[in-house]
Amino acid sequence: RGYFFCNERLDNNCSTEIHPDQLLVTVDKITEYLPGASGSRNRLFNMVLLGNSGTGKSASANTILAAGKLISGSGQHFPSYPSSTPVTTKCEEKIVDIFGTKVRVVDTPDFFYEERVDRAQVEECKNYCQEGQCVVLLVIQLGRFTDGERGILEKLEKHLGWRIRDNTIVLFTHGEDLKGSVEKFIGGRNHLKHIVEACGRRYHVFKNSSKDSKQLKALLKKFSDMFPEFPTIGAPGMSCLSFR
Ligand SMILES: Nc1nc2c(ncn2[C@@H]2O[C@H](COP(=O)(O)OP(=O)(O)O)[C@@H](O)[C@H]2O)c(=O)[nH]1
Ligand SMILES: [Mg+2]
Repeated sequence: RGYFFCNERLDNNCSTEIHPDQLLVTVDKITEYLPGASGSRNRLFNMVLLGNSGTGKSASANTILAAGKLISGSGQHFPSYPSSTPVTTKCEEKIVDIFGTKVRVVDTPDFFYEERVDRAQVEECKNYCQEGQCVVLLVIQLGRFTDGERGILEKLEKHLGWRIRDNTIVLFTHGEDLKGSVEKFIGGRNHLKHIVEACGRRYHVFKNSSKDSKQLKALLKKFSDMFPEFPTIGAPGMSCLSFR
């Protein structure tokens, strides 16, 4: 087994950028083979928020951060406010300790804003969003599912290069706008139903205006139920029941 480090990055004249995440993945790979290591369960686990601009990706990332202790990342929050143009223009990560488990929360821009593909940010996102290393939260605003979002899952898969649907939970925001059940809401909209069904009927509703951490605990419970290969997020001895 061999791994390649580009130490030239230390040289200011070198144009080759090695992404810090790439370095961590490499270190992970090395430690995975060390005696006593428990393989992929040791790895830092990524939650990657994807979706159109204004749906509430950054606000949802902040709801997740609010339940944990920030370990690294500049600033306490991801910028999130009402705007007619995208607020988030670059992928950004924060590492947070949630109930004793370290996770990397990755906020992303709208890759397809105004029909233009932001290839640089798609490539950046690939550093975080790889099969077997992440759960994708596909963020959709309840009551504002647009025509532009109809093919979003297929578009994301085409550009990220893998079936993200197998690792995706659809995360509906603006839960407070829901009149009636979310199932009824989804069932009445064919294109939305298609997305939710493609993602194995995995979905969750957030009210980002609420400080109640129950909504996050319920999401984390879904993670461990739906993706058993990922580390359970919770303090040792904390039973799943405490997430309910
Ligand atoms: N009331 C309410 N506002 C939300 C919710 N989620 C996001 N927002 C607001 O919607 C706006 C856009 O959210 P933002 O996170 O910036 O969207 P992004 O472009 O997908 O990152 C912000 O003003 C948020 O405060 C929610 O669940 N409820
Ligand atoms: Mg944002």
